[in-house]
Amino acid sequence: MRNLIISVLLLSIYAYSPSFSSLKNQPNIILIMTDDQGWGQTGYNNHPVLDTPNLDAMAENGLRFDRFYAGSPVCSPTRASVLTGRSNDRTGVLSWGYALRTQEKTIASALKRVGYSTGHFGKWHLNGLSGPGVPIFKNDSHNPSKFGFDQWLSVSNFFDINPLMSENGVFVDLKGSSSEIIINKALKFIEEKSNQNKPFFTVIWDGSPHIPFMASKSDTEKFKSLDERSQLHYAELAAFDRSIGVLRDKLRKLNLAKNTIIWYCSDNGGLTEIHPETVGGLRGSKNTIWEGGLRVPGIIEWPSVIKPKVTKYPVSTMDIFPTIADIVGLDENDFIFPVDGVSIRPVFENEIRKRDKRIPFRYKNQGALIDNDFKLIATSISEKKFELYNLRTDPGETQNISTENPRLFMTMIEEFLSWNQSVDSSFAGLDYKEKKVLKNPESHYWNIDNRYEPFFKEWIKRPEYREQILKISKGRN
Ligand SMILES: [Ca+2]
Repeated sequence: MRNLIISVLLLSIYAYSPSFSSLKNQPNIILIMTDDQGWGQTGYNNHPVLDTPNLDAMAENGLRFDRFYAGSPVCSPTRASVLTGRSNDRTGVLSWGYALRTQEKTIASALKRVGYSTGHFGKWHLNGLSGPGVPIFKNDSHNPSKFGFDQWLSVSNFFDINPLMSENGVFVDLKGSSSEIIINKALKFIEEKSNQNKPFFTVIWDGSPHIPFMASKSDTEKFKSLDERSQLHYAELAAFDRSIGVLRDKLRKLNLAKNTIIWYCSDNGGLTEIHPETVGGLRGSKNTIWEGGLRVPGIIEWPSVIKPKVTKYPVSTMDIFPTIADIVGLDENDFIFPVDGVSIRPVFENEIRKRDKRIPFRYKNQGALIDNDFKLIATSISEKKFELYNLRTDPGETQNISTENPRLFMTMIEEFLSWNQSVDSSFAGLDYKEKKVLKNPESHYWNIDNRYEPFFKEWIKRPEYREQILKISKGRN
């Protein structure tokens, strides 16, 4: 009798809990991001020298975005937008090397709350440190654990061949290609969770093809006709592409491929010093709010739901958290508002021509607002200098059409300025329950960080750290 009462009670709790019914759908989720891969740098976008057979296969089997936007034209801010669904300045991440505020709520914490195992593998860059990637301390106030990740193998910033990383706070000296190392580690995590019948949320933030450009001889040889830097840069992308193949194969072998979402993109636009060019003919590059700085490759593969197609629907990294929340059935309390992204789940099933919610950007004193074909650019927010472009007829952003479209121009300026004001309020901490910003580390290089000093004697032998350590000893002399 007692058992019956308990079951009836449980049944009624579940029956009236809105989150329970929606929580039945728990696909596995993998987010993959490259570092500085430009929009033009994929095989499927007809790159003249780079082949990406594995990304191409993923694109053929999934939803390929022709217009996928990084939340910002540089690294840490885009990462903040992925984890929060918000534009970077709201979260305190004004530029690279800034710390994500611990008052922000993340996708990892939300998924952990509903039973996902969460793991981060690779570049973190949200703990306030600049300089080549160093292993992150267990007691770092802004390490991945503090933002909802159960397990991690991470570094503070970019990393390359034979990296020194941190596994949940324990430093580990690893050998081999960085892409291969983190994919293998992520796959170990995935296999373990699948054996335990637990859904997993796996974030793989690769260090390729960011500087320093280091790659294996066999990968470099494919690009012999290029200058030395470009050879190595493209070789890094070849190694990354191979790791995508390893990941997809293994998911199939584990019988997980069908109900696993793999969402891949780059963290910002391509680099200028690489040849052939990296942005597929767009204007600008990394660090600019032109298309070349913001528009990046993007694909979602989810075989049990998504039928293969290419879409021109504009999407940004700010949409990732709201979309996953929609699929899994998270609730409003999992977010800090305002959220700038929107769920793009309807695009999985239908061809939707028009996006209702505009995509906003703010980076330093510049900004942009994308409304389907149109893009407003703020070349200086403080001086209220704006331009207007039609991306459909003029993808290279060559003709400012503001004079021909005065009404649209004014409407978009007004909307941008009011959004900009709301970003100022967020930056001041008004979105948090404390109504102010709590303490976060200032952005700084690790070579002036006392915690890392005891390692300098050993680390000066490492090619990736040597220059950074020499800089500080020169400063002291
Ligand atoms: Ca980057």
